[in-house]
Amino acid sequence: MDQPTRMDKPIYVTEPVLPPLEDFLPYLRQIWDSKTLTNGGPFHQQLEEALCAYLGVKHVALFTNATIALITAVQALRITGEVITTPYSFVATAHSLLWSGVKPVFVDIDPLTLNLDPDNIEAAITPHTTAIMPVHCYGRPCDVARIQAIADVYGLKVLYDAAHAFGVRDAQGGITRHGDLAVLSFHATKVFNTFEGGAIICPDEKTKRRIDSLKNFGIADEVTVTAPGINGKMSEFNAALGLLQLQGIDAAIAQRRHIDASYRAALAGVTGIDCLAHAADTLQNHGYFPILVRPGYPLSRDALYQLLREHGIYARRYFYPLISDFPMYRGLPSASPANLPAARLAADQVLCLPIYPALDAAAQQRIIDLVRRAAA
Ligand code: T4K
Repeated sequence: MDQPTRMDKPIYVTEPVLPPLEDFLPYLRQIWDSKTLTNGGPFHQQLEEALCAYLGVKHVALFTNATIALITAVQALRITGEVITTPYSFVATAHSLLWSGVKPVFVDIDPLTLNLDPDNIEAAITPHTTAIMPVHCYGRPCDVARIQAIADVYGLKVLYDAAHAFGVRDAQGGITRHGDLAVLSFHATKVFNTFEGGAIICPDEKTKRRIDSLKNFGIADEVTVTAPGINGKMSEFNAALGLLQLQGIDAAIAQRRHIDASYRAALAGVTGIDCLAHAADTLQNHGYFPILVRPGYPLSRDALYQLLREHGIYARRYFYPLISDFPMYRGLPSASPANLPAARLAADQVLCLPIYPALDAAAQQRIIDLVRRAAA
């Protein structure tokens, strides 16, 4: 096998998309001239409107990041007690509950979609359950209809962690219209980035007003504070960048789609490597390219991860370890390994290969060759 040469540039799991710097300068000039830096300035307003149009939703509340948005969404929905969620996600999902004094109750995932399995939800409901918090993992939509049906029967709220799901559409429209609230991330590593950032998709004007107040310390007016809110506001810098980023988003997703298709074609015949299947009737955003390294492959997942690293390719094991294995969660009864076999298997087999618009064909071929040659 080829040894890495010093010429090879490291390839990370992702690389942020950035517009040409010159294109951003006029936006910065406007901010410098106006001296409006934050607290709901003109770029903040414009980005909310532009995102409503792009995502096909009525109300968007911008945030400094998705974690603060999740914490605020929990507060806005008055979620207390216990919340049913997935252990197979980034740790911010469960942390947002713990920060809110709410107990996460982990249920297992569907082994094919890697999303919360609706079949496991009802058995986990107790008199203390107030909500379900699923994740559209890798942007693949959850079984939104079945989750909503269970929530309706038991009177539960549904809060979607849609951090990965920017721009994902099902047959009827944007996926973030589902649930009582949905939260997006605009972090540097996401399909749409504002350096740091996030948003809550709100179903109506009244909810948006409440969320806007909660992200601004709970302030109602100059002399009135109605709730113990937080500072979750997006700055004008991030909002202006978002406006510019939105201009290139369709092209960026199209490039990702092409890379996704090339991986699928090249890895189709490799014994022991499964690519996560796309959902039917769904327009994906291709933010991640997870493969599952099965026992039929000659290397373990970790050996493949290591081999790639030795060649300067920094694939990532999203999501290993499971959230339920971290010290602040592992004592929970729902965190027991016997409760989460499908999540554990996925965490032990998954590897997210690099995918981002600037990943060129030669670099992708290097990755494919390493995966294929190890199997030859
Ligand atoms: N819910 C879910 C389901 C999430 O996945 C996340 C975040 C959240 C909630 C919370 O959203 P935010 O509060 O962040 O808005 C990364 C991200 O930091 C995190 O946002 C993301 N999920 C998670 C899945 O991945 P790390 O620790 O893996 O990131 P890091 O710094 O190792 O970056 C990965 C690679 O990306 C680097 O090797 C190189 C590249 N990179 C990264 C950054 C930050 C760049 O090229 N430039 C950069 O600026 O967590």
